[in-house]
Amino acid sequence: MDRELALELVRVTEAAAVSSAQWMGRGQKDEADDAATTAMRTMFDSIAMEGTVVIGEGELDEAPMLYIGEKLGNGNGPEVDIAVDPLEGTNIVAKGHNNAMSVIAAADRGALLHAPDMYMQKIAVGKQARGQISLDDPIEKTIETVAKATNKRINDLTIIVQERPRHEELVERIRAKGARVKLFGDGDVEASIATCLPHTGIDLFVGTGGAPEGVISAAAVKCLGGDMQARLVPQNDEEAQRCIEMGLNDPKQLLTHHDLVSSDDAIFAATGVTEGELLHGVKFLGGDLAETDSIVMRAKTGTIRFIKANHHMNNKPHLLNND
Ligand code: VTB
Repeated sequence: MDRELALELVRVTEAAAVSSAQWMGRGQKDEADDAATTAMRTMFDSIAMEGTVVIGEGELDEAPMLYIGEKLGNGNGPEVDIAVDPLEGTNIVAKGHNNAMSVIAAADRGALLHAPDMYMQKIAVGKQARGQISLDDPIEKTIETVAKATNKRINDLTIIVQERPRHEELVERIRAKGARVKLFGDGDVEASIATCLPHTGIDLFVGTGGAPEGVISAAAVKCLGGDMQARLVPQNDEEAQRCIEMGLNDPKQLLTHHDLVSSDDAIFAATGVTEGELLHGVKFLGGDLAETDSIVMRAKTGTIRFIKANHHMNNKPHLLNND
């Protein structure tokens, strides 16, 4: 992959964010998602690459755009796997809550796990605890490991968990061990990334969320030098069969960070849609100006860029979708 690709990809997430932010607070999550997907698809055409969607909006028969297997880019560039979540947090945008983002991960062809859309158990930590965690460890042991690695008292650790009934027992065990829990409503890509950024104060992410989001998070965590592991959680025989079809003979096998993203080079780009801890949301500044806040990073070099941009929406008709 060449380094220009990173900056090209952030232009794609910017477009998707500006488009979907126009749906904030309108209670229409599908429209917000469609706006993000359409803008993203339009922008991809201009990029010099031979991209293949490996994680997208669904299979060809159920998603008209950004379906798994779709070819992206103008064909004059590196062969890459692309994972997209045009709007990570459709419900967040519909309700006007925090932390919705538009996200893309890219890696060398064949390097991203082709995760089906099902649940995935995940764990993520920042670089201090890299190489020391295991999803097979009981949560109590993981907490001790992270406390030691970060040189913090267990009482001072912050563990981020998605607020869902499926996590009630997990949360009780974390509290019983003495650590602090930060519950969030939606958007576990942001939660995974937070473990790698010391200013967030988040030390550990655990819980079960979407598998596509898991692979995208793993690319981001790789760029930030952290560690992640996962395990698919098929809910029925059909889902277990899908895992086998994608080459996992044991659908419940532990997936290491390398299994999730196998190349040393990966790119992650995200633009905030609504206000968040990692990124500001899109701001409409008056006239036709929209301001975006993005992060783009590359695992190979470890460079992290925060990019603030002002866009004239009248010059980009595909960004204006809410007339
Ligand atoms: C997960 C998580 C996502 O939606 O997919 C979640 O990975 C869905 O969980 O980040 P439920 O089925 O319990 O609602 C997000 O939070 C947002 O897309």
